[in-house]
Amino acid sequence: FLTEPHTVAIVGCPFSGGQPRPGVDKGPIHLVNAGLVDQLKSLGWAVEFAGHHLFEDISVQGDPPVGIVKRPRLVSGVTSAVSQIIGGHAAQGRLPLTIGGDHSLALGTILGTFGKYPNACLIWIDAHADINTATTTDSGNLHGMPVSLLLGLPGNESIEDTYFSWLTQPGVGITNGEHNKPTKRPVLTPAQLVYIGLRDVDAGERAILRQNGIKAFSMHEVDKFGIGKVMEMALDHVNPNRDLPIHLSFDVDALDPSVAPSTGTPVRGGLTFREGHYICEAIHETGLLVGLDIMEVNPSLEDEGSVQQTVKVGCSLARAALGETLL
Ligand code: Z70
Ligand code: MN
Ligand code: MN
Ligand code: MN
Repeated sequence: FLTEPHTVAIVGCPFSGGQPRPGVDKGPIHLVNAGLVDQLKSLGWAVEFAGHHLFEDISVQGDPPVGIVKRPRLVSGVTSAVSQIIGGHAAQGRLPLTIGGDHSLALGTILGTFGKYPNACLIWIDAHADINTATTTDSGNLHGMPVSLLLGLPGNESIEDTYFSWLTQPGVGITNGEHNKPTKRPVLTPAQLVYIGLRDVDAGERAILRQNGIKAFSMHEVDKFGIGKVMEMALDHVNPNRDLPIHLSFDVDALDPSVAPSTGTPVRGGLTFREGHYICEAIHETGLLVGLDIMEVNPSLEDEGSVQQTVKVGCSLARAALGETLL
């Protein structure tokens, strides 16, 4: 379907507005300072990095919550800007690597890649499902909601029309017969999505996963089948003929806190170092990767040793997905 990109565009997104803890906006700076650009160059990639993205500052005063959903204007503004940047790189045949930053950024990264590759699949690696709606969320944090918005699920009406009307598959003009106005087409369908690593899923999210038939491999399945089999089953579900583009969105809290301690909401019982890297290597092996996110590195939460460890793991996950070979 495409010639594999040979240029990776690193998009640094120092953004924390999708959740309440400061520090996750410093993640991308640490990843770049740890040498990510040169590391990817030494794998043979041409690397484009034009500095970290500067976001328009929107004050809390000018950004009242909608119900309990916090900072909708800020998250909308930042993620729509990110979608333009990622879409631009994809259109130019570059592989966008977005480094975060909180996981609400995926609203922009995924629209960016799916704008160019509408038939792509999304592999979401996370302790959390991030599929709450404005109706089911208990926290009001938008980093726990991006997947429901990308799927266009019911329950987001209160924020969709006001703040996220741009979040629609471009170039597809479906008309609503009744009102004869263009309707939104979701960026993503449930069949294009698979999760690996889940272990902290809210009751409302579990109902959403079940009702929409969304495929998920929790840590239980990773234990039961092993990561090799889980990757095979995950790809069989979203990419049966191994011919569709792949966007990999990797939340480092999918890893066990002993592996990646410096993240906002560590949850015990996560992926080992090797399991996390195996996922990235298996996706590289397909030759189908068109978009990559490394999210939720928060360098301010732990002692300096834990920070360095987590930052190094973030870099090595990116290298694994971009073809670092073991032999
Ligand atoms: C919870 C919520 C979440 C990351 C926490 C948690 C979501 N389900 N995601 N940390 N990375 O607030 O909706
Ligand atoms: Mn997440
Ligand atoms: Mn998470
Ligand atoms: Mn530091």
